Amino acid sequence: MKTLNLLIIAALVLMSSVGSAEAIPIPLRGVIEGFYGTPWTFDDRADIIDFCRRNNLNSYVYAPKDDPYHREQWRKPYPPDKLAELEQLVAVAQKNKVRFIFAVSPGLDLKYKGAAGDEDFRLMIRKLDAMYQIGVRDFAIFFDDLKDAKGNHHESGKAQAEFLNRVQKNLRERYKDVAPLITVPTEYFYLDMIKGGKLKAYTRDLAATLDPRIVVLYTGRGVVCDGITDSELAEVNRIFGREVGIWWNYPVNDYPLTPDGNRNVKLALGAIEKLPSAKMTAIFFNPMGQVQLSKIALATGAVYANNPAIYDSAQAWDKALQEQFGSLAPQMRIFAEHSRHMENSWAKVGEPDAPEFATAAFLALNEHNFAPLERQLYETERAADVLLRRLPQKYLAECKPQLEQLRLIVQADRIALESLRAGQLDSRLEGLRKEIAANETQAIISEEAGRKFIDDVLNHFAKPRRK
Ligand code: LOG
Repeated sequence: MKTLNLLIIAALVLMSSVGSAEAIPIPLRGVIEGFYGTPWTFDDRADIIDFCRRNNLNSYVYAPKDDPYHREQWRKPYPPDKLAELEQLVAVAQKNKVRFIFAVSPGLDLKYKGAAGDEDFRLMIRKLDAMYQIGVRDFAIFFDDLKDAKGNHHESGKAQAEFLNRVQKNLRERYKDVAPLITVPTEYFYLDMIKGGKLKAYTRDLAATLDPRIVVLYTGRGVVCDGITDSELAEVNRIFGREVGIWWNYPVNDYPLTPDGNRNVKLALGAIEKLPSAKMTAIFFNPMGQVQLSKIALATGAVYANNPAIYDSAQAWDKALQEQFGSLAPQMRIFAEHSRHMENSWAKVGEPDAPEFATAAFLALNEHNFAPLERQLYETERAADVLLRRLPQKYLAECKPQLEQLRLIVQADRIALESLRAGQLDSRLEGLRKEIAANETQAIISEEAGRKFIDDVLNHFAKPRRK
C-alpha cells in the first residue's frame, strides 16, 4: 500500500514536471497596434499595456497606420505634445514590464541611394534617437503595403536589407541596450513571395542580405488567412534563413467584408486558432479599432503564446469570456458566437459563426424540423436583449449596432420560420430584409447563420413550386 502510494506520488510529480516542461512561451509576444483607421487613444493604449501584463504578454508594438508621423510623414519628428504623450506611455509600459516597440513605416517614399539616401538614413536615426531619449529600447521598421494600383511593388529587397542593416549597426554601436531590430518586408505573405513556383527576387535578395539578427515578421499564406501550419513555418524559416515571427491579423477588422463596405463593421470576437505549435521568435496580434472587445481574442492569443504546444482554443475562449464578462459571460458567448468569422474575396480567418444555429436553420428549411431553430432564436434574442440592457457602457459603445442588428435578424428569422411552418410567406419578411441590408454599412453579423436563413426562406418562396 505504502509503495503504491509512493508510486502514485512519483507518477504525479513526473507528470506535472513534464507538463510544465512543455510550457515554452514565445519570447516576444503581444499586441501590435497595426491597423488602418482611427488610432487608439492614450487611455486605450495604457489599458491594453496593463492587459498585456495581466495576461503575460510582454510587448506592445506602436504602429498605427494612420498616425501621420508613423508612415505618411515619417521624416517629421513628433511635436512636443505628442512626444510627451508617448513618453508617458513608455513609462506605463516600463512600469508594467511590457516592451514598448516603436515602429516607423518609411516605405512610401524612402530613398535608398546617394545623397538622398544618406539624408533619409539620417532622418530615420533622428526619429529613433528621439524615441530612445524617452526610454524606448525596441525598434521596428516596416515595409508592408507598398503596392501600386496594379498590385505590383517596386521595392528592392537588397536595398531595404542594407538600409535595415545600417540602422541596426548604427544603433548597436551607440547604444548597448537596444534590442534587435524588427521588420516586415514588402512581400510579407507566402503567396506574394512566390511566382511560378519560385522565390521572387525581392524576397531572395532581402533574405540573403539582411543581418540574421533582425527579426522578420510574416502573416501567413495570405494577409489574413486561415491558419499557419508547422511545416509552412519551417519553410518560411528556411526562406528567410532565421526563425521568423508572426504578425497575426486577427481580430483586426480594418478591411471591408463587402465591396462597398466600411471598416470596423464586423466584430471579430472569436478565439485565436490554427497557429503553429513549433518554436518561433515572436507573435504580435493585430487588434480591432474596438479596443475593449479586442480583448476576447487577445486573451486567447496570450494563452496560445504562453504555451503553443498545448493550446486549446475552445477552452481559452471560454476562460476569456468568463474573466472579462463574469455574470454576462453566457449571453456574451452567444453574441460572440455569431461574430467571429472574417471573410471577403482575399481574407479568411476565424471559426464559423454560430454553427449550431446554422444547422438548426438548415433543419427548419429542409426538414420542417422547427424546434432546434426555435430554441436558438429564443436564446439569441434573449442574449441580445440582456446585453443591450446590462453591458457596461465601455462595451456597448463598441457593439450596440451589432447587437441591434442581431436582434433584428432574429426577429426576421422568426417570421421566416413561421412562414415555413404556414407554407406561406409573411409579407413583412421582405421589408425586414431590406432594413437589415441597409444597416450592413454599419453592422455585419452572422452572415452564414441568422442572416442567411432570411435569404434562404425568401428564395424558397420565390422558387416556382415543383409539381
Ligand atoms: C497591413 C495591416 C492591416 C492588415 C489587415 C500587415 C503586415 N499590414 O494588407 O496594417 O491592418 O493588413 O487589413 C495589412 O498585415 N495589409
